[in-house]
Amino acid sequence: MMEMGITPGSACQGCGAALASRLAFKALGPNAIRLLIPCCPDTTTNHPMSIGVFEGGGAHLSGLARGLKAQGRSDVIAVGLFGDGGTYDIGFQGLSAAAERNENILVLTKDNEAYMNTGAQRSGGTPKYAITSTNFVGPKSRGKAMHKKKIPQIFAAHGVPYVATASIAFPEDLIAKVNYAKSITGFRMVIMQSPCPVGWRYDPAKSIEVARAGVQSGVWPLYEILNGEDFKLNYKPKELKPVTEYLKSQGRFRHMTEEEIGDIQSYTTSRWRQLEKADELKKLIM
Ligand SMILES: Cc1ncc(C[n+]2csc(CCOP(=O)(O)OP(=O)(O)O)c2C)c(N)n1
Repeated sequence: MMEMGITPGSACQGCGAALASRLAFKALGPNAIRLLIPCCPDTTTNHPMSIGVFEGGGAHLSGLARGLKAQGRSDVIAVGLFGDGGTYDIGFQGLSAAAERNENILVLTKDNEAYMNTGAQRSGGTPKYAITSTNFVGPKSRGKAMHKKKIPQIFAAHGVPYVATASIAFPEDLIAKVNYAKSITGFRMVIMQSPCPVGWRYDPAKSIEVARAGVQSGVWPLYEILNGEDFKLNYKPKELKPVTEYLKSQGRFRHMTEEEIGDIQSYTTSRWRQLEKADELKKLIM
């Protein structure tokens, strides 16, 4: 059945990004004009759509927003649906410039942690140790060598009104964040972790379980940063689950030794302590 704003797309089975964008666009409603840059063609919508290039994403979306302003259409939102490649790497410069100018745009990032559309090459959003089609396991490589870029903090450092993380396993939280973003003006970004069964190597039936384990272990914390400094942690369990369940659920981490899992555990725990502290102070700690 056709939903408002959503038309059948062409996604792989269990595509987390398709669910993320479906939830986000459903919350957004029909009053939006959408920019699409190269990424997986997971969900299409019946919004007016402009198609652009990766590196022009920030400028293109700014132009759409300014065009709407010139027409007095404050009721319509200029929204971009970008992958992690389009946000963390290839599109970063233009998006950073748009954030610095505080353009009146909403950026929805579906973060599947690699360039999935072209065969799962690593991106700045790929986590440490993950196997990608450009990070192998062999005598000289243990998967990706470095951690994910802290992209929410990087965009928050531009002093923009709203940056939030979200997960397909917490749909109410994701929808509330898009609703909030919709209600304010200026540069807004919601980064949605979107598991990819093909690139992450797991059974497509398990996308929600994988996403949930990510949040419950603190690997993908849910938080909001307002005006570049006010911080709020949205999911605060009494105790985090160990990262093992999350890592073991995916083939891209299956080669990891106990020591390497310990490395991710200590990185995750110390980051989590920092986020808890920030939540207590209600102030972002970089
Ligand atoms: C400048 C430029 N470099 C490379 C490409 C080829 N390309 C098209 S889609 C894509 C991958 C997109 O990855 P991501 O943004 O993470 O989105 P996903 O496919 O994972 O949804 C690449 C590298 C391109 N179109 N333009």
